[in-house]
Amino acid sequence: MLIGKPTDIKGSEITPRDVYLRRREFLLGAAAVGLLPAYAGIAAAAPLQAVKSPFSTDEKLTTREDVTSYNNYYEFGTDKAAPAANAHTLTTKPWSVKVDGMAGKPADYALDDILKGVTLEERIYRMRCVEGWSMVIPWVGFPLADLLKRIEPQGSAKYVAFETLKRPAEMPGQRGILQPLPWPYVEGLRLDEAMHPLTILAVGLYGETLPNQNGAPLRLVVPWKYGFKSIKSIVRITLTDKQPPTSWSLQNSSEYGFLSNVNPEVDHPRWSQAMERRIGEGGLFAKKRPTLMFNGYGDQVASLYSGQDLKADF
Ligand SMILES: Nc1nc2c(c(=O)[nH]1)N[C@H]1C(S)=C(S)[C@@H](COP(=O)(O)O)O[C@H]1N2
Ligand SMILES: [Mo]
Repeated sequence: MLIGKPTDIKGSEITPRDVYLRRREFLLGAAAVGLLPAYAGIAAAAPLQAVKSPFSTDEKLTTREDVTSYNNYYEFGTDKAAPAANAHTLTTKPWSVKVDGMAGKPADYALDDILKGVTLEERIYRMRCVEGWSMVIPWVGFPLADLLKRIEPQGSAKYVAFETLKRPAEMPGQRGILQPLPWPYVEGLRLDEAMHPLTILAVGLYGETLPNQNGAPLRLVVPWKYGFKSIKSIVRITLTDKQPPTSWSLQNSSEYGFLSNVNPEVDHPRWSQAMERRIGEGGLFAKKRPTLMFNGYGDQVASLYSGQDLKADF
């Protein structure tokens, strides 16, 4: 069955989507009459067709409005509203991804060519931010393993490193005097984590191409790890035999480890990770819900870590 067509959008989402489309028309109009800088990439959300995935949760979706207006994307500012306000300046076409390191087929891959070889799936995943909030997001994407197999990891490759675009001209968060993170934003996975069927590269959400604030045009999604592992707007993928640096552990290695698996038993040094607030559920006084080991994906991923002390390897 095909999903993600406009007819599938539920009544409860029509209003925010209408507002979104009107805003888009306004922006497109503004671009046409020259009110916006020429380089402003106005991301016109395009519908995507995708097949349903057995890996999806049936939990209630976080609204499209919340998914696209409450974001962490520090390249556009540290405020939750900043990415939605600022990310329209990002040009996402053309886009290519440099693949290098221990790969049989290193190259600059055009995103269009990457997408020609894959079947898009809708993956409804729980996402848990290290800050203590969570969402349920209907991603559109494909297994990272599909791309890795095409680029042929060499036997010596043990990790996959990822890099976000660094383009201060279009990313106001990279221009300030005080910057929250070193740029470019970098992340990494062990090769077995990267090859796991739950790990996807997303190109859309809610049946349409990704809004810029959510990491257009291509971002990682790793649902059993804290949100920061799911790196946005990827321009480089490197196969390596050494554990790659990651932005948050570069910023503060005592607070953020390499694995960063969701784990209610290992507190962040400055706060508990035992509970979470589901975005959209009531107001300030809404009951929090318990955070699940591996964000509830333990049946699928716990075996990746058998024999590891997850209090030491956090
Ligand atoms: N390049 C980049 N990727 C990033 C971030 C960022 O600041 N820059 N923030 C991370 C964090 S902390 C979270 S919780 C998720 C949020 O993704 P979403 O806004 O699409 O929900 O993106 C992650 N990926
Ligand atoms: Mo996060």
